[in-house]
Amino acid sequence: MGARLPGVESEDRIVAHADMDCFYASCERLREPALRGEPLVVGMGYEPGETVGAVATASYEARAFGVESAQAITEALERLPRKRVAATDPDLDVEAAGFYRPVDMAFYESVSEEVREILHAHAGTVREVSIDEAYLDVTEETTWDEAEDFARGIKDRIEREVGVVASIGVAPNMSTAKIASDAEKPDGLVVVEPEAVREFLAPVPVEDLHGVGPVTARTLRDRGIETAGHLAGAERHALVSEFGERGADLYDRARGVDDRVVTPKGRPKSLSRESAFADPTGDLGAVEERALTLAAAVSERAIRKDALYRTIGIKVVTPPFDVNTRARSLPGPVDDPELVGRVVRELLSEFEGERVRKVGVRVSNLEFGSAAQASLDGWAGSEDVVDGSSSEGEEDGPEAESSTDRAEGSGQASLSQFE
Ligand code: TTP
Ligand code: MG
Repeated sequence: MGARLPGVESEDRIVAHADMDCFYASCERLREPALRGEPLVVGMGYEPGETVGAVATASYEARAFGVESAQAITEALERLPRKRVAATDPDLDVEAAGFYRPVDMAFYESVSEEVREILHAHAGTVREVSIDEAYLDVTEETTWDEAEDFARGIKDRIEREVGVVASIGVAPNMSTAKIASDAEKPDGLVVVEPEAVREFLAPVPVEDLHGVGPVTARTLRDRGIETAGHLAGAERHALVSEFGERGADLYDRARGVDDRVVTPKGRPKSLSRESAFADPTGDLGAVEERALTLAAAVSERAIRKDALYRTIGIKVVTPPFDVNTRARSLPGPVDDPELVGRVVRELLSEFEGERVRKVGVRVSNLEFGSAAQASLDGWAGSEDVVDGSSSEGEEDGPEAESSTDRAEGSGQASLSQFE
């Protein structure tokens, strides 16, 4: 074998992307088989008297009526009335109506866990990116000749043992594999071998490329760039001058170049940051100021990770080493930096007059990849869930992500309960 050119290693990898079809709806059908084949909407806010809420997902039969994820529930009900309402309303057609079910995260998590076990049984390296989606590096487990049978084996096993349907894409890199898993949904299985990548990507609309939102898509279309093929044929430096580094990424992805490695890092259970004072301070204003900086950093990290949070908390360490944690749970998952700051300030007010040696901010109860819905969720009130003041702090999962800002700190060890 000849010497490799730098960057060509990615050609040698085999990456699979698995994404369950209409996942929450498929879960509902597991415990209510009568819903199979029916238009089914999973969401909130559709009961009489409710007006606020969004569609989490819709079965493919419901999508045929124009119902889709993140749509306002009122709009979904217009396109697809509830069966039980249609049955008593002579102006509505029962045949053109559907079933609505509320979101039950705990159940979907348990189904997701079963799927994960199967994925891990088929690949040494699995990166879970959301409740129904994961990348697998299967370079060691299969070859291009066998990739289709290999992926079908995973698909069949998920369907047989869990009862939900996965669409799977296989390609030499993550971004192409993701597009491949989406290409023939539902029940899709698409293998794109290295030499077929450019041809496969050419007709893909620019908005289907990772990192292209509606605004970028419009800008590209204004320039006559409508597909990945057009993008791949554009001038790299022109894209860079228009979009900065992101332009370079877009150009690469459109050409099927993506050197990201599938890493098995799981999803963090929480995101937190903390900061110590060189000398314990009794000035609540100073503590608040520090905490708000941490709050901004944590909210920003959540946005970068596409994470929504249901719980916002603080940690306050008072001399000698008492760790006090307070947290507030929200009615639904949000991505709202301003709210984080407000809740942090409210929780801190209790420590008026206390000397503080360290302060921390944490968001937890995370949900990934559903940011579009956050804006539709009303935030109406909150309840306190954690009110500990022992030196044990809160428990957290092994995957919690946190960082300690020791720049001005005392560098004290063993105060890591927040991590
Ligand atoms: P997706 O994989 O994006 O959607 P899906 O599985 O319902 O449908 P398909 O993959 O066949 O296109 O998201 C997985 C789950 O995440 C989805 O079932 C419900 C939830 N979700 C939301 O709650 N809000 C959203 O806006 C989106 C997109 C998903
Ligand atoms: Mg899905």
